[in-house]
Amino acid sequence: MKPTFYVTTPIYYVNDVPHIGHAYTTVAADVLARYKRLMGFDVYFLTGSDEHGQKVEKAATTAGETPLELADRVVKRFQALWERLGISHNDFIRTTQERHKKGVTQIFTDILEKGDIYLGEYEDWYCTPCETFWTETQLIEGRCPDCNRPVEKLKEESYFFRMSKYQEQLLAHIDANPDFIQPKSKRNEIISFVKEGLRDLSVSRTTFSWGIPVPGNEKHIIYVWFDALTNYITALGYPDETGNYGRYWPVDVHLIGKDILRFHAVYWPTFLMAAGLPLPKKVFAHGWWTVEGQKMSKSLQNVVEPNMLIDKYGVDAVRYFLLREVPFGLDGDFSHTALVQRINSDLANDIGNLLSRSTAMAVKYFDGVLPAPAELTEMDTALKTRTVEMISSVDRLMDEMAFSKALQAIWEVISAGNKYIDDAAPWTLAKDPAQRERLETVMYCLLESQRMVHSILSAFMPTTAAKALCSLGWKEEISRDSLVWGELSAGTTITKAEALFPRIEG
Ligand code: ME8
Repeated sequence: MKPTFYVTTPIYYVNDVPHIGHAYTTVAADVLARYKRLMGFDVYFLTGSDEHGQKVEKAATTAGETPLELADRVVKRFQALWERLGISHNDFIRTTQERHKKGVTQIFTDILEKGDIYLGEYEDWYCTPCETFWTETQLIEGRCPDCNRPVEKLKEESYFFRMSKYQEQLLAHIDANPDFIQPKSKRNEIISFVKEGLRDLSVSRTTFSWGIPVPGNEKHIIYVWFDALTNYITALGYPDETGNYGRYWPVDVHLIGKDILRFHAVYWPTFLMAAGLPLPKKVFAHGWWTVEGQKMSKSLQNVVEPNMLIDKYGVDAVRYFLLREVPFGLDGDFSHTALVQRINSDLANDIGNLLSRSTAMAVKYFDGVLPAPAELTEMDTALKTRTVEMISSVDRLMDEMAFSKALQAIWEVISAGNKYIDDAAPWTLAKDPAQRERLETVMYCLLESQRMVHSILSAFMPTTAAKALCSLGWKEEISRDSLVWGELSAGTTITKAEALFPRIEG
C-alpha cells in the first residue's frame, strides 16, 4: 500500500475575490501535492471556501444578495482560477454543504456532551472583519490589534469552549513535536502566546443568523472559526471513520498564511483534543506578500489579480515566481519588475535556452535519434552526479517546505548544463569524425540531465515540463523510479523544443 499524504489550504472567504495571496498558498499546496504524488504517495489535497459568518452576511447585504447567492457567485471565481492555475486538488469543500454541517454539528455536540463547551455570557470587543473578539488590553488605541479597524462592544449569551483546560496539554504537545508548528520563529510566537494563558473561547453568536445553528439551541450560531476549521475533517467524511477520514487523518500539513496561525495552532488543536481526535502533524505558516512595497488592499487599489498575471505572463511563470522569489515562511514583495526579471533570466534564458540549444543539436547531429553514451569522462560524471544529487536534495527540501531552495537546487543543475555545453563544445566535436563517440556521450548526458530536471519540475511547472519532456521523447510516467540516471533510452526520438518562455521586453 502507498503511504498517504494529506495537505490542505485555508478555505477562503467568499466575501473577497481571489488575489495573489490566495493563489500563493494554493500553488504551494499544489506543488507539494504533485511532488508527493510523483514520489509515490497516495495524496489527498483539499481546498475550499469559507461561506458562513457575519462577514459574508454583511457583504451579501451590501451586494443585495442572499449570503448563499453571494457564495455561489464568488466560489465560481475561486474554482475557475484554480483550474487556470493547474491546481490538482482532490476535493473542494464549501462550508454550506450538508456533509460539512453534519460533521460540525457532530463535533460540537461531542464536546458539549463532554462538558468542554458550556453556556455563559460574553462581553468584549469584536472586530467584524477579523471575526475575532479582543479584550480591552489587547486593543491598540481602542482598535483591532490585527487590522487597526474600529471594534464594537458586544455582550451576548454565548457558548464557551474550555480552551483554558488544554493549555498545558497543548504546550506539552508543541514541546514534544518540534515540527508541529513551522517555521520556528512562528512556533516561538505561539509558545509565548499560550504561556500568557489561554482563556475560554466564545464559540457561538446570537447577533446574526448566517451559519450552522448550535444543536438544541438554534438561536445560537456556531462561531465561524469553529465551523471553518472543522472543514479539514468534514471533507474526509467525519464522523464516518471508515472512509477517507480513517485513511488520511491526521493531516500531514496545513498550509496557511501567518495571519491565521493562532487559529490553526491553538484553537484547532485544542478543539481536537477535546473531541479526542488526533492532532495535525504539521501547521506551516508562510509569510505575506506586499505589492510594490505596500500592503495589498482594496482601498489602495493595488490588489494583484492572478488572472491578469496569467494572461500577461503565463501560468507556469506565475507559479514559478511565487515559489522562487521568496523563501517560504518569510514575507516578500511582489513587483512586475521582479517577475519580468525572473522570467527573462531564469526561465527564458537559463532553462529555455538550454533545452532549445540541446534539442536542436540532437536534431542536427543525430537526426533526432538519441545516441547511447560511451564511457563517461570526468566532466560527464560531474554533470551526472550533480543531477542525481539534486534529486535527493530536492526531496529533503520539499519535506522542509523550502520551495525556493528546491528550485535553486534544480537551477544549479541547469546552470551546470549550460556550462557543460560550453565546456564540451559539441559544435567542435561535430566537425571531427574521430570525436563521434565523444559527441554521442555529451549529447546523451546533456539530454538525460534535462529529462531529470523537467521530471522533477513537473511538480512546479506542469505545462512547461510536459512540453519539455515531449521534445525529449519521454513518454513514461514520472515516478521515483524514473528519477534515476540512465532511464532515457538510446534511440528515443528528440524533437527541437520551441522556446519555453518568450523573453519579455521593456
Ligand atoms: O482567513 N500574502 O480566509 P481568507 C500571502 N476563511 N498570503 C495571503 C495574503 C497575502 N497578502 N492575503 C491572503 C480566511 N493570503 C479564513 C480561513 S481556514 C479554516 C479559514 C492567504 O480568504 C493566506 O493563506 O482571508 C491567508 O491565510 C489566507 O489567504 C486567508 O484567506
